Amino acid sequence: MDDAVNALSTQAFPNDLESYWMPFTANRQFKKNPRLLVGAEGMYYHTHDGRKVMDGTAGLWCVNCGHAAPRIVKAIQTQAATLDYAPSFQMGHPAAFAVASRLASMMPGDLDHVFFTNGGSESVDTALKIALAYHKVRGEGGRTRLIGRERGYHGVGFGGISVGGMGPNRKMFGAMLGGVDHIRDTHDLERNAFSRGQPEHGAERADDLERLVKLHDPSTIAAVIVEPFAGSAGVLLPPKGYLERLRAICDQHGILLIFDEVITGFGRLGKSFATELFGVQPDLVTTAKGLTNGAVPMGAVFARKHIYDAFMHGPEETIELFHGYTYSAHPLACAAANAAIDTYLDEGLFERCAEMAPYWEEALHSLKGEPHVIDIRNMGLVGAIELEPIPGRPTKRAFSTFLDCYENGVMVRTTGDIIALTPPLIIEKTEIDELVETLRTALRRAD
Ligand code: PXG
Repeated sequence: MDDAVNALSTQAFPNDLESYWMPFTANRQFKKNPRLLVGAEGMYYHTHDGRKVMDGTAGLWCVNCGHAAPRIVKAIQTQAATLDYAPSFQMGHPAAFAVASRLASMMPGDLDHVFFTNGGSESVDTALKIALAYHKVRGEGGRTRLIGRERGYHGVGFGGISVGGMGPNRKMFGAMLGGVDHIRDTHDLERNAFSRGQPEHGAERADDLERLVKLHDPSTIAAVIVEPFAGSAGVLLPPKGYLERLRAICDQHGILLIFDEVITGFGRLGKSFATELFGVQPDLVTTAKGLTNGAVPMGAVFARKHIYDAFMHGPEETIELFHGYTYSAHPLACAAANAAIDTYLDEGLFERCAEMAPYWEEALHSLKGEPHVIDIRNMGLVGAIELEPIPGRPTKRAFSTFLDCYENGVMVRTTGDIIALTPPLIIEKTEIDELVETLRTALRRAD
């Protein structure tokens, strides 16, 4: 079987690596020395050159149950042979309703309606559109402004890059959405370096929203979107009291609060969602990634009951929201999501994450004092090691550490000069040790 697949990929088709324009990748550098993955199971990848590499990043923050989780594999196979596709507009299929109700029951409070998308960027676009439309259907159509946060990442759609706050992701793409503004980020190395868990200092950064409220007038603001912690920007954790304060300011001014839980959802912090962990209830929640364990693309937006209800007016034959995708609630994605939820719950993976977190924290913080390390942050099974950049060569030091780790059997992620770690929730203590020691050696070797 493997031989047959190899023959197909190397002989039957031309394969000079040139045609594939790779996303968020240094294409020319990669194609000179490609890193190809040909298999995966549990905590490990198999590479094209016959090596086993530990997955320290759960794919791209999505494979929380570990690779090739048996129930998920089986569910996708069975679903493909039973119902491969069902139209998503004016038609349904049972698994879509089942997944939506199960998700609603996992999410705290009355965030009990679920709109399906195909990934995080579409979830963000969907949530922003729902927020705007919600105000419109209630007669507050003047609320058109959207507020994001500097160093926020909300995917790559025009909505997401507009509210997002990462310069390189925005600068090539023109003016983006109008009427968008940003509050300050929460990163404060001077006061919070080497914090364990939520940093002590910086709740007052939420008050920056008051500045924008004064500037624009609350009657023009529809929603604020933030990640509970900024993931792609390098694991910037929310200071104690910060999210609560954002919620209070939004409440005071009738502004919807959206949590982008594409990374924080599905157990990454030891609870189903960050919303539950922090005890702060937003009005809309965007998710993707861990929803299907990364096995089939899928996203979901959760809306509070009053938001859904606001649309359920007028003649019954009217479409209430002119929005959706050909592949919303795709049968294969629903099968994968159902099986992922089974796996999370039956194997107690969210609780396992919480139990493993103290060991993870100790192991990561043992890297304090290694060359170039200027901060270490952690929460749940997330960690970040921030490095002092090489003067004039930002990103180079972290990327060479990534390459060294990969050559030595561990996959990490980098963003700028920050190394991000987000292993599958099934990681064992011995694997945490191996990951941290590989990183330590790489740091000692780095320029
Ligand atoms: N919101 C958040 C908070 C995300 O982290 C998206 C939206 C977009 O999701 P899609 O499915 O459209 O990519 C994301 C995606 C990294 C990394 O290593 C993070 C993401 C994607 C790829 C890499 O930091 N987050």
